Amino acid sequence: MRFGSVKLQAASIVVSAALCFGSAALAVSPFDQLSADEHWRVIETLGDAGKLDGDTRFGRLSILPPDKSKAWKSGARGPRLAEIMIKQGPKAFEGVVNVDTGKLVSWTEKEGVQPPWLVEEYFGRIPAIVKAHPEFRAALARRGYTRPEFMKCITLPPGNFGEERFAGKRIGVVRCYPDGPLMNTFPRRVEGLLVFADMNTGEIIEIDDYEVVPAVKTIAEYDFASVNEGRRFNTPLNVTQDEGASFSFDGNIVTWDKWRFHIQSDQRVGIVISEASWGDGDNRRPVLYQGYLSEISVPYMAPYGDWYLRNPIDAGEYSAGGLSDPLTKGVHCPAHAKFVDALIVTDRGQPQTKNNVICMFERASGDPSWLHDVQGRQDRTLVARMAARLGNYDYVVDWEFSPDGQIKVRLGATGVVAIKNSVEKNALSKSAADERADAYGRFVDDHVVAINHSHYFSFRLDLDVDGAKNDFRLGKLVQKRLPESSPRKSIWVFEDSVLGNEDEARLGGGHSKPSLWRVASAEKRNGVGYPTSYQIMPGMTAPTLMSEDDYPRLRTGFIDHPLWVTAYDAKERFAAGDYPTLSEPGQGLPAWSKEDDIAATDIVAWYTIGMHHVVRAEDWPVMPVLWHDVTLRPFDFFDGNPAITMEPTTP
Ligand SMILES: [Cu+2]
Repeated sequence: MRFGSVKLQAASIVVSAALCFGSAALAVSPFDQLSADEHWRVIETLGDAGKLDGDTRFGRLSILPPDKSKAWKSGARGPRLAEIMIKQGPKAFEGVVNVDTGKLVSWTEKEGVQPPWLVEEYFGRIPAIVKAHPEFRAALARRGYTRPEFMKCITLPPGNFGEERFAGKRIGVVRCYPDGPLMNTFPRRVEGLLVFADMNTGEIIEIDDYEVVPAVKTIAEYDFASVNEGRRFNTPLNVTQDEGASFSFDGNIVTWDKWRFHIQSDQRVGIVISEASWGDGDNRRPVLYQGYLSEISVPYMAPYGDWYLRNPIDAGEYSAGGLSDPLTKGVHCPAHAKFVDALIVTDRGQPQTKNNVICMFERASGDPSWLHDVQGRQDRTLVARMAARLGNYDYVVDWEFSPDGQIKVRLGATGVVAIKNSVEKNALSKSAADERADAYGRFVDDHVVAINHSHYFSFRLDLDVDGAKNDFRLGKLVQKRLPESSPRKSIWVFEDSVLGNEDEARLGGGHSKPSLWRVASAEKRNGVGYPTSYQIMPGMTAPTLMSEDDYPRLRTGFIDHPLWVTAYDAKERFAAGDYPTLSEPGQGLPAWSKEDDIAATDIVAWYTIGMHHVVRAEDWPVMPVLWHDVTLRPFDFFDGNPAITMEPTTP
């Protein structure tokens, strides 16, 4: 969730192309984000059509994904269309503009939904109103804060718990912390005090004062000057590519080894990989039509009045300002990385360049790609990376392409864990209360408890294995009893079947049910006669422990199953729905996954990386990156190991 310090980007308006490597490139692909020129053309069209006024705020202004019926074909693919999502006072509208002709194609009022949280809503007028409120000032004073003007306050959407009094309102909750010189302000947060406000009217609905926890004295800085103890390695370790990178760009189309794909950063979801294909002589074989992180959900597990409502749906709720943040060499990416910029829309509709939101680099891990005896090859991969800072947490997303045909999607969680201040000092403190201070978390510092929570990351994986006509194949490993005469009593056998409809294709895994998930061509077979396919190889998943009537679960139904397979529908793009801000239950995947046929047709897989987080001391004051992944692995796609033809490296 974005709280603590959301960055406000300076409104720098650019006139060059949206995304560029070195020089400004013209749109060469239908997937290319709008250029600044195109962006302004859309604004002009909306203005001419009378759709803009002083209250207009933009939740989205972006290229609409191209018509998939023309997938995998080069050349023109119809007009470039822009999609617009705006807030106008309490109303929400959606529109489509034909960028080429400057015509408004559609304009619809969306009832019963809330557009994404705006940048101006975090720190805008509501915190100022709250800080001036006598009741709030008195509550601060009870905690020893006598100068509200030196408090920083932030307003966030609290989710939705079906409470009648909030129905239909754009509700924000305000939390505060004292301003000051510290980098890690999280332990300084004012505990047990929050304010509900109506964002549209500015009305303060409720001030909740739960408990007075004295200001915590802990210093938990993590910059080098604060922690330097003279520790250093004996020698430097530098990775260099003196002859330059071995990947190249044509606009935003990347070619590396046998791989080719389009890459760009979307305001809402960050890195989007499109039309990833494998080169086989002159032929290009489709693998992944499109892949991206479609939604994030992080429900916290404490019942306190100011904690139960921490259940951000981060991508959909907090992508104003852009989900992916600028990356730097030496922190996010290695020295030999190359960077990609993005163009986002500001609250007020201007195009804004956000630099270096994707980095790309080749990685030599030192691991073998394959070996036998004295024969073998060192592995070398191509990484496309983004990082999103969402308040206290930072997430790193890697798309890693391999010469053996594999694409690994990696998710790294790092940053500062969310903490609650407590009157009790530590795990040895005697508690006078009914419940210990660490009943819903664990102490990480004096008077500081990190609250239990889970993280879910849903990846939309529109695989097109050798074309769009695919099957989903569920392979089960089942026990086979052998005849009495056999010295061996049982073995396992592999039983593979094509699933018929969406209803059958909501899958879990686990140690007790070994299975193989594959997206397979319904038409092509490999050299030994099997359908060509890509396996979706799961990593960490986290079965939800929230009850079926719990709102944070109902609003993010995608977490109910690690894998969903749906029939392709251009409108189904974000796992918790288009409008997760303050959303009603049932949006997204649960609404879409019904009875549609998924055999021998265009299908989309939705895979969720999940982790429950019981915080340990080592996660404080900043957490070592915890990586989890899901791998797209060729399975009978080739006729043998495609990496054996790699040239040996000379040490
Ligand atoms: Cu965590």
